[in-house]
Amino acid sequence: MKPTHIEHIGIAVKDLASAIRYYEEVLGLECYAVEEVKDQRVKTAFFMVGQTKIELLESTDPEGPVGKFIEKRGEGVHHIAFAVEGIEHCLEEVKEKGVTLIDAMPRRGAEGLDIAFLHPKSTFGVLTELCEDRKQQ
Ligand code: CMX
Repeated sequence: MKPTHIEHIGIAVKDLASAIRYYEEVLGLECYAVEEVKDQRVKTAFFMVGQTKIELLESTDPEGPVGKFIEKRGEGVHHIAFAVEGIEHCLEEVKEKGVTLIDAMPRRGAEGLDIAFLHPKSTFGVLTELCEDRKQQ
């Protein structure tokens, strides 16, 4: 597999509204979408920087993945998402190479992308997401 680019960087924040203000007023980026992903128990906000997005993540449930992350490790970089082509095949390949999958099959994530996570314990401490945009196909 060969990722085409970094699709987004996920950043866990306690308060989405104040984090949006920082990205807009200090960094001068524009928040172009806010979306709740119920399945993941998060509310997200997106900013475009070149061909990469910043995805802010506010937890909607203390027991959800971002709620637990903030409780344990505080706010900060939560995951890196690589854009790939043929996500099912990529998952098979990384599994064969000994990486632990969180998602054996892709599921629907924010912005309608097909996404799957690799476990941070087998990716040198970085929660890694593979994602594919098949909306145009
Ligand atoms: N990055 C690096 N390490 C992480 C991590 C992260 N984002 N989240 C958890 N960990 C580490 C913890 O620190 C902990 O390490 P130690 O055992 O050394 O303390 C270990 O993983 C287990 O953590 P946990 O709090 O017990 O959490 P779980 O095992 O229940 O879940 C994980 C961890 C990664 C499997 C879970 O968070 C998950 O399935 N994540 C994928 C889904 C997700 O993150 N969704 C939110 C984003 C959705 C979106 O982008 O739309």
